[in-house]
Amino acid sequence: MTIVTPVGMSRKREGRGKFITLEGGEGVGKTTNLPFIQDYLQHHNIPVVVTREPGGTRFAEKIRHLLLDAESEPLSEQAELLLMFAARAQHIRHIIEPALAHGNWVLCDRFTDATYAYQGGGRDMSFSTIEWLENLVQGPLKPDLTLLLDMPVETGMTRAKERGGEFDRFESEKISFFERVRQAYLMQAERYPERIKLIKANQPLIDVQAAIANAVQPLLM
Ligand code: Z5A
Repeated sequence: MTIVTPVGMSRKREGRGKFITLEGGEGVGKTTNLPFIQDYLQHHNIPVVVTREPGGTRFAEKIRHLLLDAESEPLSEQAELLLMFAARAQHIRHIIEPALAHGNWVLCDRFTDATYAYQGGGRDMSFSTIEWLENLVQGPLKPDLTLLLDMPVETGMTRAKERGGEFDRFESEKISFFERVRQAYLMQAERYPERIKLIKANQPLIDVQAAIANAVQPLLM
C-alpha cells in the first residue's frame, strides 16, 4: 500500500473530530478507497488527517517495518500482538488524540478491529486478552464509524497478486488464515452493528464508493 502521512492538522475547528477506520482483508481495496473518502470529507469542508496502522508516527512506522518484515526471525504470537498495541499507543498519543481534540477528523487505514481479525481470528489468540489490551491502550477511544470492505478471500488474494509487489509476513500466510481473518471481521460487524458498516467490495469501484459515501454521510449531520 502507499504510505499515507497525516495531513490537514492546521485548522482548529469547533468540537471534537470524528474517527473513521477502514478495515478488511487482503486486497479488498482499502488503499484504493482511502483518497476517495478523504476527498469526500474535504469536499464537505472537513479537515482530515489520513493515517494507518500499524504505523502513523516515526516510531510506530519502525514497529510496522519489524512486523511486516518477511525475512525476520519467526515472531511469537504474543510479540506480534504486543507490538501492534505498542505502535497503537504511540499513534493514539501523538497523532489520533491530538487531531481529534483539535477538531480534525481522522481517517485510519486499519485499527483495533484488525487486531481482533488477524491476531484473534488468524492467530487464534484470546479475544479477552485483546480486549484487555484495547482498554489499557485506548481507554474510551473507539472509532465513530468503521467501514468494513468484505469479499471472498480468493478474490482479494487474486487482486493483490495482480497488483504485484513483494509479499510481506502477513501476505505470505495460507488461505485458511485469511478465511479465519474474514470470519473474525464479520463477527466484529455482528457485535457492533451500529459502528461497523459492511461494504460489499467485489462490485465495481463506483458502486463501492457510492456505498461508502452512504455510510459516511450520516456522520456529517
Ligand atoms: N495487521 C494486523 O495483523 N493487526 C493489526 O492490528 C493491524 C494490522 C492494524 C498491514 O497491511 C498488515 O498488518 C495487514 C494486517 C496486519 N496484513 N495483511 N495482509 P496493510 O493494511 O498495509 O496492507 P494489506 O492488508 O496487505 O492491504 P493491501 O493488500 O494493500 O490491500 P488493500 O489496500 O485493501 O487493496 P488495494 O491495494 O486498494 O486494492 C488491491 C487491488 O485491487 C488494486 O490493484 C486495486 O486497483 C484493485 N481494486 C480495488 N478495488 C477494486 C474494485 N472495486 N474492482 C476491481 N479492482 C479493484
